[in-house]
Amino acid sequence: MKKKIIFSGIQPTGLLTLGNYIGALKQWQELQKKYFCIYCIADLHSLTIHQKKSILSKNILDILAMCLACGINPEKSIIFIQSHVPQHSQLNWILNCFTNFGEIQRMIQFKEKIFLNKNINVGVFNYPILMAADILLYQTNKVPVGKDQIQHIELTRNIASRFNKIYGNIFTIPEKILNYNGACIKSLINPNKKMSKSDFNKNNIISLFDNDFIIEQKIKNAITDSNYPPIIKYDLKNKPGISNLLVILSNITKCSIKRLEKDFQNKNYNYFKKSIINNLCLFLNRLRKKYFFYRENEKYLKSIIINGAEKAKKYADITLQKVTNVIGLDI
Ligand code: AQP
Repeated sequence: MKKKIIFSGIQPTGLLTLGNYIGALKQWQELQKKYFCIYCIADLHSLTIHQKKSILSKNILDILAMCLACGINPEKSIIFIQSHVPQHSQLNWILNCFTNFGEIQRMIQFKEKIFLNKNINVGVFNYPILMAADILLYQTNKVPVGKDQIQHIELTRNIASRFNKIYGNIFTIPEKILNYNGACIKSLINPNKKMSKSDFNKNNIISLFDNDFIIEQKIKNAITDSNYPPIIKYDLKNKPGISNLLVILSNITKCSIKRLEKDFQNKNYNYFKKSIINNLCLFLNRLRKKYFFYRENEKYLKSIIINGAEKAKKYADITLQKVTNVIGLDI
């Protein structure tokens, strides 16, 4: 039987965080066992925030090397850079014309961004439609997403259904895959907020490049809900800080949260945090060893970029040709 298709992307907007690892890369690696996976480094999406030329190109290679270190296998899956496959921008324009203005105005991420900064660019508005183009180009069956992206998948489904209703079954309607144990890793200092790589306050995040000393400082300073009895228990409402740390430890050690709650019964926060520090340092040191192995071989990285784009274009072109044909653009 033909394998179902997975599509996902990651923006080259800075050093990856533990949130990016748990919410995306860890899953990406696991999904390869069962699905045909197509992963993209979403450089076009990253342009919604001004990027410096030298930093952007460095970030792209850094992220590619980190994907390989996390076990993304370019022989099995396709990994490519979004802007190298022009079909993304082409389909994006067509889908713009099948999306209502009001639909995008209702996107939570857009509303949050315009609330914080009135002078945002049109790319921020268009962002979810480009994401729809990314997904629909590959006839994607499933998209692994974090909680904050669920609304964008709903939008993608709506755009695809609208198009299919007019022109027949051109697009596969994608479904989301939500990793419940890690759907959203929170900031260490403010566990009501997502851990984000572009966060200016680096105490909120664990970067995959933080050294042992920094990890120790950050975990020691992580919020632990001191208003409640000091037990180690998953309770998002009353203990969001401890719950976040439990999710992190569970993902790093592959132990279930139930099992961790049992292991840390009658233990204090200090003991719990020490265990997180030890496990995180061990995990990140191993990961970085693999990362540097790939990062130092730029020739190999560039060959993956070229091959990835070639493979992706083949799939993307089939869909784009179908689309242009039914619309009446290819005369
Ligand atoms: N805190 C998180 N918890 C779980 N998953 C997360 N992801 C990001 N942060 C968390 C997942 O990582 C993938 C790639 O994300 P992205 O770089 O394309 O965009 P993002 O979600 O906007 O990530 P950041 O770190 O918050 O980046 P910036 O700061 O640039 O906006 C996605 O699958 C995402 O769900």
